[in-house]
Amino acid sequence: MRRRDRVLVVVAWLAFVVMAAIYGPSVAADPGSAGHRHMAQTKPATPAPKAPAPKVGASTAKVAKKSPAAEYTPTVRFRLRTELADGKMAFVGVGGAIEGVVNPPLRVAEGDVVQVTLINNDNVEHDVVFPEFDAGTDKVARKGASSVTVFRADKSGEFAYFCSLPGHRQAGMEGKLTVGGPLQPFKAGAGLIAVEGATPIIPMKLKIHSMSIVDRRRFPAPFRGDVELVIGDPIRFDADMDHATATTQLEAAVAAL
Ligand SMILES: [Cu+2]
Repeated sequence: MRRRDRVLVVVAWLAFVVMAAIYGPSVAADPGSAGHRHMAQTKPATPAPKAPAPKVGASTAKVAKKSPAAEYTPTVRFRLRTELADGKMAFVGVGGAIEGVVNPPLRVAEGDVVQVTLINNDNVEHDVVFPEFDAGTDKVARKGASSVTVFRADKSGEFAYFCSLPGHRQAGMEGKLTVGGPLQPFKAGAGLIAVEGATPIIPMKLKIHSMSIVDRRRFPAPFRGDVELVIGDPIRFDADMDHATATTQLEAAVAAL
């Protein structure tokens, strides 16, 4: 599988500083390149030092038999602990962006090798399974015990993860895994600014091929990500154009890049 073909589209479009302010990323168009389809890639000047490939089973957690990608080095890792409170059961995120989040939404890029560690925290038998990826941890019953599953997120979309023990999913042990990122609908203000600003808009798309250590927050992510910037032709809007129509046109232009 060519990872390059599988990209996560994160940022949609922006042009000129005033437009950039809507979405936040500090990317500015080079006016000289307007009108040309333009590719840019950031690569480290020197190859990023390779983190030592960690043996998945090197820690105390054992790799579950249901780990379809156990032979690959994970590109993204999550840790979940089990919680039992007031008759409700849940997974709680451990570390990173999901720290303390109940049944945390897990987001990965398509093609990621995902490692999920389940840590038992309540002395009740649990596992966590990802049925669409034929993956899951072993069942762990003792507080402090853990199990790891590794799988490749080889299809995009939204998928459930849950505890497969009878009744546990219904009792609350269920969360969502999102693979890839579809273009989000544009905010209506985009069209308003495009029309009222009376300035040509350059549609841009930033494609993230692989995330950096900043995105992943822990090894073995590379120090820099690999991104591609696509710049389209400028679009001009008539002063009397409906703002919603302008928004739709902007969205279509970015989607087409
Ligand atoms: Cu359970």
